[in-house]
Amino acid sequence: MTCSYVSDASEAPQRFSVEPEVAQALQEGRPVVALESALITHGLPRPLNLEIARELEETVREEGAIPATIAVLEGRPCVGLSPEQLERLAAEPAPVKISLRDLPAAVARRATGGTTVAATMHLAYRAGLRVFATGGIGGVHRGHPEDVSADLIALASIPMVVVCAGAKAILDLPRTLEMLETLGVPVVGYGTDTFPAFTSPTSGLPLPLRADSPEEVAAMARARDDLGLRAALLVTVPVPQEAAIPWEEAEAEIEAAVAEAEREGIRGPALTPYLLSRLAHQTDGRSLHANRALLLQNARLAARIARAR
Ligand code: PSU
Ligand code: MN
Repeated sequence: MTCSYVSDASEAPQRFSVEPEVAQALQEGRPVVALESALITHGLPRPLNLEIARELEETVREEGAIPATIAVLEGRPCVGLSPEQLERLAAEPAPVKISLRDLPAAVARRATGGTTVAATMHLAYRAGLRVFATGGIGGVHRGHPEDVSADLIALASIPMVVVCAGAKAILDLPRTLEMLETLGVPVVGYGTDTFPAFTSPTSGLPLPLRADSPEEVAAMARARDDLGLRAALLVTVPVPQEAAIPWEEAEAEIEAAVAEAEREGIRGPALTPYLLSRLAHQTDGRSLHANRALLLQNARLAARIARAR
């Protein structure tokens, strides 16, 4: 896999709209945390999507950082949304799922949509943000090793700190981890020695790196910058125990959802949203409860890391 994709922050973002509060925080060097929006438009059902989007922003504030939810509204990349914009995005009848390859067309055609981890990282980095919180990153799909999320390419080439609960459990986790290694992305277990599996605390796959404080993560990010390396630092945090779904149980549900998607012929960008909603249905909402808990926890940690940087 080649990684020609490079994000250059030195080019002044011309057509960006940066929320005034975010712009001011950046100017004053205060901590800012980027949040993605594909999970609002495609990952979570309404009205829970808006509720969680708001909670994520509040959580970042509680920890003394400024939240910047990133999306494309009528063709304009927005870094930070007003409460009204957030509300409109969450209620948008036919939002576009915008990954890296979709950004040019989305802007040119004045589309409105949620940005994936990859597209969010690109816009966030260009606006000067360095810390980002999400749920589970994309990766290599089960049974479809040719379907590799652009999230991995973004992680390989955009030097941010990305806080997540591992890769989404619907993916081929061993292959995803291998790919991250190939791409030179350090994967750090936060308070754990194994790779978390989104709604389950562990996949059982060992991780070579561990950190137990925001300061340790910040020190690694500074070292990465000093070394001139371009890959993101991927901080993976296990879902809180009280909301977790045991891995064996999750595995069985995922196998069923993946088989169902196969039967229905669902592929490409539609696959991840399909699997997530199918799982929510199968688990009677427990996967949603876990998704919310892990998102909030990740936002909290990201804010602490942003403060420690
Ligand atoms: N994490 C969640 N819910 C989501 C996603 C992540 O808890 O909906 C989204 C992210 O935006 C991620 C995307 O970038 O799914 C990956 O999609 P794909 O596999 O098509 O690249
Ligand atoms: Mn894909």
